[in-house]
Amino acid sequence: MKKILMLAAMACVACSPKPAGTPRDQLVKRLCEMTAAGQIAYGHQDDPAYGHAWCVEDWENDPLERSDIKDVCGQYPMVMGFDLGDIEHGADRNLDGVPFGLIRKAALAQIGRGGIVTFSWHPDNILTGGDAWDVSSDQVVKAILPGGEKNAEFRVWLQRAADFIESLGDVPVIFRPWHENSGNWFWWCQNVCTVDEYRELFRMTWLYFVKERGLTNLLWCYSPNGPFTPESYMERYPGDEFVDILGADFYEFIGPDGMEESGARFAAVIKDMLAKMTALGTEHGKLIALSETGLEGIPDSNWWCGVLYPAIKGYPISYVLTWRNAWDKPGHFYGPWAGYAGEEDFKAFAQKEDIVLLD
Ligand code: BMA
Repeated sequence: MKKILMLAAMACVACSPKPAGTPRDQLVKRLCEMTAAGQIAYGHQDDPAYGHAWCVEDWENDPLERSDIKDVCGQYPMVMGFDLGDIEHGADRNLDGVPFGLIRKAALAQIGRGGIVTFSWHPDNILTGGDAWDVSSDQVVKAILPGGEKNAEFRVWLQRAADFIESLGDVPVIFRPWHENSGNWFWWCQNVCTVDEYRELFRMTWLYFVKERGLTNLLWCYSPNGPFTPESYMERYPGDEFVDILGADFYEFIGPDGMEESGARFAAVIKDMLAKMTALGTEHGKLIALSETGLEGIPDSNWWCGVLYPAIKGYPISYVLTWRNAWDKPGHFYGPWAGYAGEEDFKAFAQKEDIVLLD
């Protein structure tokens, strides 16, 4: 299903792309062109691995062609997100039980059909032995930086993550490490590391992947969580050299004032965030993206066209990604699935002329 874009070309916020050379340059160029055409790609986390009521069991023999999104609207999401959590231990499966072999196969299939792939990473806490959400120590980032007691051990974790990305071959992927740093729930968040420590963590990761390992296929996404001021967004920014995409994460939660008010409040925050990111993207010559969003369980059956679409419409974001549809937790879904009450609303969203999915 092809859509004819009737939109007037919008100014591209990203750098004027250099002649496409590396896989990274090619994807930057493509995203710039999509943005200039007013297109917003729709993305979904873990899309081909499992859905609301199914899970791939034998990934080696499974074509990995099922998708809750495709079940609803006949198209794949243009962007598929996967998480590398537990790759640092050399595990076979990630923190949500998805085999890394499946992730590799599904990522390559998605890129092969013309789609885009993004990786987040929720590594464990190397100092305490807890998970990514363990904020019991404010010494973790310090410990893993050069000179720290855990630096050598952490370099092995970086090596395992880079090995996996390298195993994909010469295909471009968006890498989004150390996300939601302006929150207080991960061991790399602002409450447990200093500005300098965070910046060094990001730069150390970039230097390892890009300079030491020579990986030329990564687009680096910096993604604090909203809401923010331009100053708070940039406070921990590692620098233009280390970032390709200015991202941001923000979710809707339904408060005591009910669904309608919460939706309006969420949309107002998203618009405010995207307006600020548009200006920052222009200033720094970067693409921008709504790198994670959603409303858990989507109780509002008009959420896609009534809340999300009006909030993002007209902003030059490359993509918007909604989080996963857990197969083993019936209420934990952020995308549509066949039988869910907002199916028609999602179909209408997917058919908007500026929203792009994949055949
Ligand atoms: C969170 C939830 C968790 C999951 C984590 C990493 O938002 O979906 O269940 O383990 O992301 O994917």
